[in-house]
Amino acid sequence: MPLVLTYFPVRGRAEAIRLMLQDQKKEYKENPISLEAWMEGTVKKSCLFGQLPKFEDGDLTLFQTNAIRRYLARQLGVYGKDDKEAALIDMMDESIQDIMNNYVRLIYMEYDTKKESYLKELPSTLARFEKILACNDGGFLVGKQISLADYFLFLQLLNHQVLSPTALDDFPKLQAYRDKMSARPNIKAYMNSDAFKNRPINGNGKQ
Ligand code: 6SG
Repeated sequence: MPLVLTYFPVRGRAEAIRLMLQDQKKEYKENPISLEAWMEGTVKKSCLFGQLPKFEDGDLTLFQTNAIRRYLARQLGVYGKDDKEAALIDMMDESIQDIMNNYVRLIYMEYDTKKESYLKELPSTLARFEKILACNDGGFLVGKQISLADYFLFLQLLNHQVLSPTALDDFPKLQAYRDKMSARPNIKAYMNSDAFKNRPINGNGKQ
């Protein structure tokens, strides 16, 4: 039975799922829901919490992006080598979720009024992850192997470089980390694909 990701035809919250599946070469089917189809209401009514993404793996149907990400991370072995590393990965992931929540608020609610102050604040947030990467010689956020948090941070770096092309200029570790993630063969291939290149970052045309 194929894995099926149902979401809007945007990066949005689902892109951290896509990056992980692509990098781990896990076949899955995209089921894109257009804005028109969503506004019609039937799909929304079928969603447990009235929201997307939805992820199906055989008889398991999941909603909530981070539940889907953690399920897949356990399945794919990208959730640390033990409970301690998994807890540290969760800690990193929650902080990256804070970044994403602030970004989503800017994009959908405050873009025209708050972009400048957002970008003024951004370096203090990125500096924390620059330091984390500097302190972990394993090359990833936690331990010696890639984890679900790395795919999530990588997505934030990609999105924020579009928001502000100079966002990473003062952070050599983040630049090297971005380059290392981009050079992973399956991620490189995915980022070269039309599916990735043609998918808007957000659903309101702002980026
Ligand atoms: C939107 O809220 O993409 N899912 C979204 N929006 C439609 O009726 N905690 C969970 C999770 O992490 C939050 C899910 C989130 O899974 S994400 C959803 O279902 C609703 O609530 C952001 C996103 N927006 C892009 C977008 C364009 C067209 C459809 C979605 C316009 C904006 C939102 C709906 C229509 Fe839209």
